[in-house]
Amino acid sequence: MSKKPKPTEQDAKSQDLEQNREYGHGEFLTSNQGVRVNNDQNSEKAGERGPSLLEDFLLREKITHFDHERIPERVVHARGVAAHGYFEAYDNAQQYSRAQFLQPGVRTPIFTRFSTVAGSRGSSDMARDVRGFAVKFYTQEGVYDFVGNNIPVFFIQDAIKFPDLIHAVKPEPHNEIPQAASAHNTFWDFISTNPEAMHMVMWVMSDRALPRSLRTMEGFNIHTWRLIDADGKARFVKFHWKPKLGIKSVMWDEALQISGKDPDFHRRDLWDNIEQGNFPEWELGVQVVEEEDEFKFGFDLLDATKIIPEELVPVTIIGRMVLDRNPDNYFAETEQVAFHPGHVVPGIDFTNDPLLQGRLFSYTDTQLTRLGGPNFHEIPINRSVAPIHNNQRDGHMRQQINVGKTSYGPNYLNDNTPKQAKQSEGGFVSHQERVEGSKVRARSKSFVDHYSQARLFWNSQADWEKAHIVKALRFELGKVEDEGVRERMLVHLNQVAQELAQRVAKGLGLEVPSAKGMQLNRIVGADEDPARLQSKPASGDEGKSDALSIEFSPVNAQKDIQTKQVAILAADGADAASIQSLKKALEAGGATAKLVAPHLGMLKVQGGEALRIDFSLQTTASVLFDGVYVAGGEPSVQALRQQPDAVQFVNEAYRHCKPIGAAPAGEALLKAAAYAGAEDLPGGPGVSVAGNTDQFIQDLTTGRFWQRELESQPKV
Ligand code: HDD
Repeated sequence: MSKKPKPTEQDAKSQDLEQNREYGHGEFLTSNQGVRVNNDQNSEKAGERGPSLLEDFLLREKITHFDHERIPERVVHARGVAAHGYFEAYDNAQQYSRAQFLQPGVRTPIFTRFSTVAGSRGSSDMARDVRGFAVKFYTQEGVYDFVGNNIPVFFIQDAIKFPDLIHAVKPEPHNEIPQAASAHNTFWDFISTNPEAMHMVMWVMSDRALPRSLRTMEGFNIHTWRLIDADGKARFVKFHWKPKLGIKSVMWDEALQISGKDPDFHRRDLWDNIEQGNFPEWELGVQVVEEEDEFKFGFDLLDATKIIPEELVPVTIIGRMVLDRNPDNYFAETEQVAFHPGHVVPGIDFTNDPLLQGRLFSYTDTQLTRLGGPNFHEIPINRSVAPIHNNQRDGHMRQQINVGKTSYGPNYLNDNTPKQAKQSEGGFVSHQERVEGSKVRARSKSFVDHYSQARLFWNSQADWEKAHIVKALRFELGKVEDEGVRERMLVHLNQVAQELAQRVAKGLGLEVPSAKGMQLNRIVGADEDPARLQSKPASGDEGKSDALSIEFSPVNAQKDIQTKQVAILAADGADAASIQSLKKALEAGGATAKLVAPHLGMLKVQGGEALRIDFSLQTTASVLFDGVYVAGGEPSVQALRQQPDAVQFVNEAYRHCKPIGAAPAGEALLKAAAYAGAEDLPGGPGVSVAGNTDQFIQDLTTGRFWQRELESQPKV
């Protein structure tokens, strides 16, 4: 509805956007020149059955505009979704940074865009992929962009390799296959010749690459940055976003199915939750390293393929972000928003990470093509709320009308304004770092350890997480057509952990080959023995880090059922009481229950008024829910047993290790859903029967019952 909303509390950015919002409700239709249109359904013709006339300016304008509606999609991160919100600083960030938005209690409007990386704009949300996590802070000192991902490391160490990485992962150029998938020859060919990618590959093969929701993933700014305090002292920093709802992911089999059932799964989830007032929230954390400690780790802080284990440097929480408003218009806001890691404000500065250095060039450059020229900062969603005054002029689609005859500085005619600001007046002064060296095109030796942190990641995973990584690699490498590429990957995996390589090899029907004679590292060149490319562990490194595991992460310490979705399966004749008492209990804990039945419309129930059905069995599936409950009532359960879709619903929920509950009569459907490997249905952990709703809710709080997968399926 395009009706003007009631004035609500609007932050500075929302007020700024108001000048560009257009509400057509109740207005006359006009041309782009403001002329009221009398007939928009017929073109002007020479006679009713004659040719259309060139003079029909309304026809021409409408079609011309339509012909030019599309702009190039982002070369990476094309598929995305975004929301407005705010960032609020706690009272402890000022000790590290002078940035105005990090001072105690300051609230800053933000716009956050999440994305997948490899797929086109129309691809599925559920591809196995890294998720982009980009936040635009509209601070009083200008725009600050956090342009990160949901994985704390990157595939490559130097930006010059980015086009190669992306060419390898994108659909292959001869036939443009496959879409939004890394499971193909060229991607794994690239990885197998670039061992620096091994750490990131471990993350991407884990369930981190399959978030249950964008609301349940972490965010990282990857590179080491600098924070500068009020005295000008610089410290190294890594940024983390920690989701209030914890880290949650789905299984690969679910992801595949969701891609068909609801390719907009993540978008819809974010949109619906914000509309319902379930505002997603993250806390911002920092790992701070004093400059004098730069070399105390066994890895290089400038190497974007490395994390700082949280056991070595704990994360200090310094603020929170809440997303509380959906955009008004997808194209105007989510598509036209332009992020740039080089958009910094006083108090934040760069390091010499060679990946970051190259990014500082790429992001403005890409907008010139994507958004059509140098004035993209004037597009409302990109516009700073801090005033802009400078001598830059003209260019395509210039909006600002610069008044006066001077467009240069210094000048005499305009009192030498706009004038430079001293640091005390808010002027940005770059951190002074002493740099010396010869010009070289080389990689630092401190960057050559490619396996230690991949192994740290593997060693930190729970058994079920390891099984998922093995399965993912079997799937991905199984799709690779070239056996040589598979073998090379096995050699790399063997450097990470022999157990990992053996388990993957088994699925591929291969032996782990010897590394001898294989040109594994095309970058380091002569030094081809991967065993030599290792660093000593940093002091305090225990070879394991809980924060790397979904199972053990401290972010998941708090468990509840907030915003979880439960499907209640029922057919006509269901017992009203069993449905309503569960619904009430779920809603009290902040979860949602949806009634799923063989048909849409109203459900006839015993002991109450007919209930509105949310989904028919044809329009939904258990993969879209966090838990499944079978309502009571003999006739309902008998009818469901006849429905293969209902049996499959339970069957899949079991296979995906989700909580399943049933009212007493509902157990019959659970029995019907048992399959080889699921003999304990209707029993076993995470399966509550006899209408024990308290147990069902407890199980929903736990989330998943991975033992089921480990015990009921052949070991991988
Ligand atoms: Fe990038 C977009 C994150 C390395 C070049 N990148 C883009 C977006 C995110 C990231 C979240 C989407 C922003 C949005 O929602 O509009 N990129 C990263 C991270 C990286 C990274 C976390 C490594 C730490 N990127 C990277 C390199 C280069 C680029 C090394 C080039 C040398 N990235 C781009 C780009 C994009 C982009 C081509 C495409 C669309 C855009 O910038 O605006 O410039």
